[in-house]
Amino acid sequence: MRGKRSVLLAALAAAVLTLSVEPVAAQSTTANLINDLNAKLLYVAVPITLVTEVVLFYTVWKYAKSDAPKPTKENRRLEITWTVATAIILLFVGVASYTVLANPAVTHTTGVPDDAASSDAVVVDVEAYQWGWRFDYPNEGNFTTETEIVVPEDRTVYFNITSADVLHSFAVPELGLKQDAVPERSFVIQTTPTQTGSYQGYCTEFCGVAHSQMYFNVTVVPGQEYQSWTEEQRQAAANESSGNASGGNASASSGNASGGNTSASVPPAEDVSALLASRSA
Ligand SMILES: [Cu+2]
Repeated sequence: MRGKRSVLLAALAAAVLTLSVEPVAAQSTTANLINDLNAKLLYVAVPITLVTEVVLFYTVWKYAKSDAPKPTKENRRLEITWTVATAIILLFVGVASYTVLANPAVTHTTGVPDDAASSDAVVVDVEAYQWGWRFDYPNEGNFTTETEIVVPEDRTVYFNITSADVLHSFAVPELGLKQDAVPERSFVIQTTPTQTGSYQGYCTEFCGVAHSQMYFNVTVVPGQEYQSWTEEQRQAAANESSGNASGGNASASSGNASGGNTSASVPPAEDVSALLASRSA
């Protein structure tokens, strides 16, 4: 009787403990789905772990000095109960995981949907190379960024990811994003950022000597700010291609305004390439 009560108490304590670990507000729909699934699985796993451990330690403590141990008798009702309970738990884990894994904000596809341009969605073409990134905005005009992605809050964003040379991986943990960049193939992931801010991104597939320099920044801004940023980038690109002196100034100031400073601490990948070339020569 006392054993039963302590098991119940432990289960209750476990339930309280797991309920107190609410996940923090997510920064994107993708991170939200993943954090929620993680919490759900934790609600199941923590009580099971605690109940198992309590029963184990209680049994060891109670029967350790038993002089004439008796073998356990068959208990059909108990066996059916734990078989059914396990099946229910596995079914819950399977359904909960599948609904998240199959969600468009978590899984990848092989192409940007045709209506992306006409809808409110933003498309960013991501190309990884040894060792850096090129980010193109095909629907926003002719400009490319190298260390910074700017996206609007509360709008669907498609990242169309590929690689120019070897395997890389595009990862922004705080937004719940991770996708391999594979040469000659494109994988599309999508998310909707829900909180403005600056999020660190990097390559998570070891791709050579300057792999650790493949940093970039994802900045989520309100819609209006996004419009003026794309306008600035278009202007800067146009000025640069026409090659006049004022163009240089414009692109320099836009670089500072859009957070170029944060990535300035990371030496550019070209420096490393040059260094390697000079060494091998
Ligand atoms: Cu890489």
